Amino acid sequence: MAKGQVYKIHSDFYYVDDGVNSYECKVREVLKKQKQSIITGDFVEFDAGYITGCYPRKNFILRPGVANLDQVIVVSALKEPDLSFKQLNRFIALARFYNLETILCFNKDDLCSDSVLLDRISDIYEPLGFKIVFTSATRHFGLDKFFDILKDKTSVLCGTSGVGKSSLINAIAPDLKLKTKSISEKSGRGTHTTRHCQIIKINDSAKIVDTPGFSNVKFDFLMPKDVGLLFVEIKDLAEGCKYADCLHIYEDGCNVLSNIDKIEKTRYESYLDFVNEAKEFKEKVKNEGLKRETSQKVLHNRNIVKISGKKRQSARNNLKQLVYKEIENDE
Ligand SMILES: Nc1nc2c(ncn2[C@@H]2O[C@H](COP(=O)(O)OP(=O)(O)O)[C@@H](O)[C@H]2O)c(=O)[nH]1
Ligand SMILES: [Mg+2]
Ligand SMILES: [Zn+2]
Repeated sequence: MAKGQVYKIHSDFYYVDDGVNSYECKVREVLKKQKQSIITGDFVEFDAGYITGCYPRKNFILRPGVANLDQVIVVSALKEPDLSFKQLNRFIALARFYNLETILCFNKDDLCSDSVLLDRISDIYEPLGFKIVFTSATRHFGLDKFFDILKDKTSVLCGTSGVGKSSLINAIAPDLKLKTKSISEKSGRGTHTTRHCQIIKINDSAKIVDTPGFSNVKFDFLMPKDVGLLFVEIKDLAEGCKYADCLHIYEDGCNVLSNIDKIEKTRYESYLDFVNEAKEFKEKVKNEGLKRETSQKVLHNRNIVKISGKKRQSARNNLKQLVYKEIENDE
C-alpha cells in the first residue's frame, strides 16, 4: 500500500504522485459505493493501479473541486483589464467562505503609473490584514516576493481571465511553458484552457493549482444575513448590532451603520451587491417550499455555512447544491 496525492483527474483516471513517481489509477468500486468522492489534492492510499482509501481533507473548495489547499492568491490586473474592486471583493469573500488565507497580487504593474490607484489599494486592503504584492509578469518585477509567497505551500490562483495568472506562473517557472492568452490566439488553434484542474509542482516545496474555475461565482448559495461574515470589517462591527439577523442596510440599532465611516465605500457597495445576490437565494428557497435553515457547522475545524434541506433537488450543477452534497457526504 502506497500513499500519494491526486494531482490530476481525467474522466475515470486519477493521477497520483507519491513524491517520486506518478501513477495512473482508478477508484475501487467499494469507495464509489460509499459515495467517497476523490478530488484533486486528496491524499490517498493506492495499490496496483487502484485507489483504495482517502485521507481526511484539511479543507476543500468546490467548482473546481480541490482539496488540501494552503492559500488563495487573488490575481488582479492594474490595467488591461481595469481593476474592478467589486470583482476583487468577490474573490476575497469567496476565499473567506472557504476559510482560506488570502494574498492579493496586483499584476501588470508596468502598465500602471497611477499612484493614486496604488495608494488606494494599500489604503483599503492593508488595514484589513491582507498581504499585498505588486508584480509585472512581463517585466519580471515583484517576482521574488511572489515566489516567496508560494514557498512550502499549495496555492490556488484565482482571478478573471487575462489578468496574467499563466504569465506569472511561466515567469517563475519557465520550464512549465503554460500557454498564455496571446500565444494561443496567435496559433489559431483555439485557447488551450485547462478544463480539469491540476496541481503543478513549481519546485520541491511549492505547488500551484491551475484551474479554469473559481471565477464569477454569485453569492446565491447562502442567506443574506451570512454575507456579513465574509467581510472582516463588517463581521467585527456586526457584533454590536441590536438584531442578530441585521443586514446593516437600514435597521435601527445597527452598529455597522453607526460606524459606516470606518468602512471603505467600495467594500460596503460590494457587500450590498452580494446581499442582493443572496436575497435571490432566499427567494428561491421560499418559492421551492424547501424547509431550509442555515446554521453554522464546523467542517474540518472550519466554519462553513451549512444549509440543511429536507428535500433533495434534482439539478446538480450549481455550487449551492454541490456544497450540500459535499456536506451530506461528509456526515
Ligand atoms: N503588460 C503586461 N502584460 C501582461 C502581464 N502579465 C500578463 N500580460 C499579458 O496579458 C495577457 C493575458 O495573460 P495570461 O497569463 O494569459 O492571463 P490569464 O488568463 O490570467 O492566465 C497576455 O497577453 C499576457 O502577455 C504584465 O505583467 N504586464
Ligand atoms: Mg491562463
Ligand atoms: Zn447591523
